[in-house]
Amino acid sequence: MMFEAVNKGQRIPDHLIRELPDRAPLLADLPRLREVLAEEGYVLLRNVLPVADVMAARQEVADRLASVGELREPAIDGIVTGVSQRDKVHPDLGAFWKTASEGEKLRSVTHGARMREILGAIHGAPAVGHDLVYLRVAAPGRALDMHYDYPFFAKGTPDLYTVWTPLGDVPVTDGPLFIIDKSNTYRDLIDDVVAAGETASVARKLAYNRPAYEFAEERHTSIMCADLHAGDIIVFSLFTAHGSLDNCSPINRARMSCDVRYQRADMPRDPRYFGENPVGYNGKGYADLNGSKPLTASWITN
Ligand SMILES: O=C(O)CCC(=O)C(=O)O
Repeated sequence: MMFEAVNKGQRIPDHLIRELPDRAPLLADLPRLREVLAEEGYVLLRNVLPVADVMAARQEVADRLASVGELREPAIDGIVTGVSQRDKVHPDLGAFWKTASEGEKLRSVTHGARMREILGAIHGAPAVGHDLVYLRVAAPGRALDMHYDYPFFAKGTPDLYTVWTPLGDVPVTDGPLFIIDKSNTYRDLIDDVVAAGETASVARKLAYNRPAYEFAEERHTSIMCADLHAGDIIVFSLFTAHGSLDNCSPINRARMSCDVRYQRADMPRDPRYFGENPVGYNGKGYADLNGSKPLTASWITN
């Protein structure tokens, strides 16, 4: 399968890109699912969430953005207007983003029974999701540089998985998540991210702003991605390098997704990510997330 995947403005050469395999059948063989996740560092699970719930969450988020003029009606289509009233109507951008991120419909996807069931099965014990969710609405042109999640979430338990959920269909052209195959075996980089986890000031530098396709070529590996649909999730470890492709939607559609970290409920919790007003990595809560910026702002790095 060939993908029109773009990273840093360049089409990724076909030999550097591969389709994420669907591991959903392994939900019937949990020991094998855990083995694959441990070995490869990531799994795509297709069609495992109730599609109607995911689409209801998309509608809820889209309506919030339409209310500040950023999406045109029907908002569910996700087409950006190119203008924004967000900072005029909501001078406290963090408060606005918190309400968008904590909508009831979105919560019932990110923290609902099915999500907890799947993540509990993966962890082999009851699992709990961070209260702080990273809702991402990436306008055309936006992307996120390659990075590892470990430095950002290292203070509770490292036994934690990121769950990346497309809110609606996200074809490769709309800039979904990409994963660097084998990146969970790169000892040199992993030693760096572990050190960065201990020195918060270095952590932000751990986004690699060079093109991911150059990195993949050099390491003789592949960039993994897929056309994603409502109902799919991608689960990956803190030691799996990932980022997002450029959103090159030919119809000016924003890419909507949400990422949340799940851990065993009985393991130590990083208090920054739990509670009514989680302060997050830098202490500024939702105001610190890329999503809190109006859709018209640029958003290229971590
Ligand atoms: O959605 C994106 O653009 C990147 C997501 C990400 O970095 C994550 O889920 O940890």
